[in-house]
Amino acid sequence: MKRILFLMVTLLLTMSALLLTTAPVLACIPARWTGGGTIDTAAIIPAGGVKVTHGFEFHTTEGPFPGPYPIPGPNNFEVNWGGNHFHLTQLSWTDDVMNPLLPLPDPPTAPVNEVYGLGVGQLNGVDGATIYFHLTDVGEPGKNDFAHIEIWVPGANRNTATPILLVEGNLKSGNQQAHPTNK
Ligand SMILES: [Ca+2]
Repeated sequence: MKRILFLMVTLLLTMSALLLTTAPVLACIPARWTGGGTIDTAAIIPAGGVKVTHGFEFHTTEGPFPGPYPIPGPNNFEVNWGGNHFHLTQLSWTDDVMNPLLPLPDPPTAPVNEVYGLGVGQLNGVDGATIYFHLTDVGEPGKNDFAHIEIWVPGANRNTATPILLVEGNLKSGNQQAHPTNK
């Protein structure tokens, strides 16, 4: 009986050691992202073919979701659609990766090709709006880069409220570029 107990304890210890060594490592790679453009598909919200343009420069830093935690700047993100304007005032959370399923981001050479972010800002000059974005840089031309952007009105809970803007697609014009953080 003692031997069986010993074997069971050994097995459990081995399994927990394996779990520890194989647990996914969530690591945001520090980088800088610049660019923007026009998204080639109509917005899902609001429907009806509204043109969406965006432009940004921001940095990425590891931190707990959904933040906020300090992220070195400058961090800017602007979105325009249907007479509306979103202006980022604080980047709250970022995560980026080199996704092996996507093409490399070169040029320029960069450590990542895909980024996610959350932030708050002004919608038409009013504080308290929220933005979530998911972008890729798969090199050039920029028309192969992808952008998904959601924006909520000031005060809305992004977990429960319908966004005022939801758009995703490749770029029709412009370019999104990842850079090493020091370039
Ligand atoms: Ca690109």
